Amino acid sequence: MKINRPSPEHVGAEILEIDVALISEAEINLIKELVYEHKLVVFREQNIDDVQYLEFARKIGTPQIYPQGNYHHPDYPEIFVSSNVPKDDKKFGVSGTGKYWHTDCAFLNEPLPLTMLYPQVLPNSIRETYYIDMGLVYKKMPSNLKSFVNDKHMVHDGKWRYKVQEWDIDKAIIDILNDMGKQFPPVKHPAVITHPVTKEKILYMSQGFTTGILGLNYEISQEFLQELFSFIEQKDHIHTHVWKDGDILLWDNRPLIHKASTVPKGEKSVSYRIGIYDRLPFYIS
Ligand code: AKG
Repeated sequence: MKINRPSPEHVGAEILEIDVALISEAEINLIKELVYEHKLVVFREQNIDDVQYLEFARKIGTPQIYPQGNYHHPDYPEIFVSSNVPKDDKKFGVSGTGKYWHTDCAFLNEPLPLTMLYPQVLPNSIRETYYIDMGLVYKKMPSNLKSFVNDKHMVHDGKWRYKVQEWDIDKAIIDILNDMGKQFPPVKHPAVITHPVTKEKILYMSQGFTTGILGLNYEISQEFLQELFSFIEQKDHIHTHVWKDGDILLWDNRPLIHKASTVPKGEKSVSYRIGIYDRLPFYIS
């Protein structure tokens, strides 16, 4: 296994010369260390089937079964399918997922620690995923913003990102939102979390799911959120992964927020994601 590490203050280690279907326990342990240290790892030139993909995920931790069944692979519910291509003439997964800054399942009390992504069909033009290192963002924040967030809790709400499905025809939007609100009530997390392994302090929020700051009225809370989002989403904070055939990515959702690129009209895109619980607390404060 060959490892190319990123330069300081950058994320993403590259792993070459390994077949993840044949990976050893010692290599898995090293990969976990790499993902906590560098936040993102890319395995190049992989060619594995669905069962091997799932087995690889199981060696890292416990795969999640996503709480909405329409995302599930019909044979392997642990595989979350993002696809604009039907399978056996049937709708397959959900298209256009993740095109906003977010961290997976922040709207649950137990967010998803690790995410693995393995595209099956890449668009002909380009396919990218963008990341921001929220540990670095916290470190670079001006002191007034830092002391503002330090003792706050933020509210995370998934319902606004619900993707309307065939069975929603004729439903009123308010009823869809109420149903989603019952299934996924908003949750709170500290604005600044501590990573259970690296002990790094991380600003934990994203444009996609963070909807409020506890203890502040709506207007003030929105003003601060907008100021924070503008600081976070600066161009020079963004790491871009340009996908190549055979790439598998594994990242830590504690320090990274991410966003998918838009698939150009008429182009095909299919990705298989597996969410993984790493048997550690998501944060320790
Ligand atoms: C997700 O699965 O949460 C994503 O946002 C995936 C990102 C991508 O497909 O580029």
